[in-house]
Amino acid sequence: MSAGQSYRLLFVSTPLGPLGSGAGGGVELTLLNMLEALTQQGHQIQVMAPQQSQLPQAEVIPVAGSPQIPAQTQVRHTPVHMPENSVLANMWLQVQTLQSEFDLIVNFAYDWLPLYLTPFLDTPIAHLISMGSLTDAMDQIIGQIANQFPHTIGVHTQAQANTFPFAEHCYSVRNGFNLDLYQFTPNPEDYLCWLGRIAPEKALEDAVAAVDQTGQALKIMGHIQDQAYFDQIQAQFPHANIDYLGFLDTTAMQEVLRYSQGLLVTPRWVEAFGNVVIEALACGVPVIAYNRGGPAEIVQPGKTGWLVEPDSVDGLVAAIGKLPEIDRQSCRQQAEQEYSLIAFAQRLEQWFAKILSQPEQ
Ligand code: HBI
Repeated sequence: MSAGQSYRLLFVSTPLGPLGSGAGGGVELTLLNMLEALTQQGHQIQVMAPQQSQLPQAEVIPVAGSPQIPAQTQVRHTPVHMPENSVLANMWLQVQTLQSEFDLIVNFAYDWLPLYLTPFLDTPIAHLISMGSLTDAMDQIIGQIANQFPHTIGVHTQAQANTFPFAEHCYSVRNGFNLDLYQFTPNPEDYLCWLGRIAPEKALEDAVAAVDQTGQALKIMGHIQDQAYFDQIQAQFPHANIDYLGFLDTTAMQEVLRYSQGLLVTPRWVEAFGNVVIEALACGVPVIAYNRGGPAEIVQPGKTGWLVEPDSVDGLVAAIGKLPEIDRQSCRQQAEQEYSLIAFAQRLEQWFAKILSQPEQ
C-alpha cells in the first residue's frame, strides 16, 4: 500500500484486439506492467477490454464489437474511422454506466473517441498516449483535451511529446518492467543482438551493414512484418553472419539477449519509448542506439551504452569497438533505479494525484 491514497481505477484497453493476442503491440505490455505495479501498491483495478482478452491476475470486463484500424496505417489527413458495431464505442458506453464506481479512468487507446468523450463523463480520465504524432485529427483532439483538462495527457518520453504541437502539456511517466524476468549476465559471448518488428522504419539493414564490416555474429529476434524487406537485406549482405531466431516470448528472448555483447537500436523514426532498450539494460547488456527518439533519452553515453549519429553505419561500427569500455553492472543498475515496477508505480501515482487535484471542470 502506498503511503498516500489508494485509488479505484478502471483501465480501458486498446480496441485493436483482445489482450494477450499481441494485436495491441507494446501497449499490451504497458497495461500489464501498470496493472502489476499499481496492484502491488494496493490500488484496486478493473480492466475493460475486447472479449476473449486473457489477463493473468485480474478479471476483465469483456466487450464485444469490431476492432479499430491500426493508427500507424493512417496518414496526416486520414479521417476518423468508426466501424459498424465498434468495440471502442461499446466500451465507452459501458464506461458511462460504471464510471461512478471509480476514482479515475485510464484510457489506453490511441483513438479519437475516448478523447472526444472526456467532457461528457463525470469521472476524470487519464489518457496514456502510446505513440507520437500520426494524424491531424488525433493531434487536434489530443491538443484540445490537453488544454481543457491539464495534466491528463500521459506520454513515455519527451521525444515522443515533442512530436506534438502541445508538447509542453504532456506528462511523461516513462515506463516500467518486471525486472525479475531479466537475468543479469556479467560475461557475454561473442555476438550482438537486434530486437524488434522487422519493418523499414526499424532500419535493420544498418545493423546488418555494421556487422558485415566488423565480422561479428548478429542474432535477430522479432516479428517479420515485411518479409520482402527482410529478404532484400539478406540479398544485399550475403556474407553477413546473421541468425534470425523468430518472435520469442520474454523469457526465451532474454535467454539470448543476456549473453550478447551489446544491443543495436537503429530506428529511422521517432520511437515513442524503446522497450527493447530497457530489456537489454535489465540483462546488463550495453545499448548502441541512434541519437533520436526515446532510446536517446534512456542510454547514458559511456556508462550504459553509446549514442550514434542517426543513420551512420560507420558510427555503429565505431561504437561496437567501444562496447568493452562499458561496465555491464551499470546497465542493470540503471534499469533498477529508473525502470522497475515500483519506480513506475511512483511516477503513475504522482500523475494521478496531479489529475485528481485539479478543480472540477
Ligand atoms: N491504433 N487505432 C489504434 N488504436 C490503438 O490503441 C493503437 C493503434 N495502433 C498501435 C497501438 N495502439 C499500440 O500497439 C501502440 O500504441 C504501442
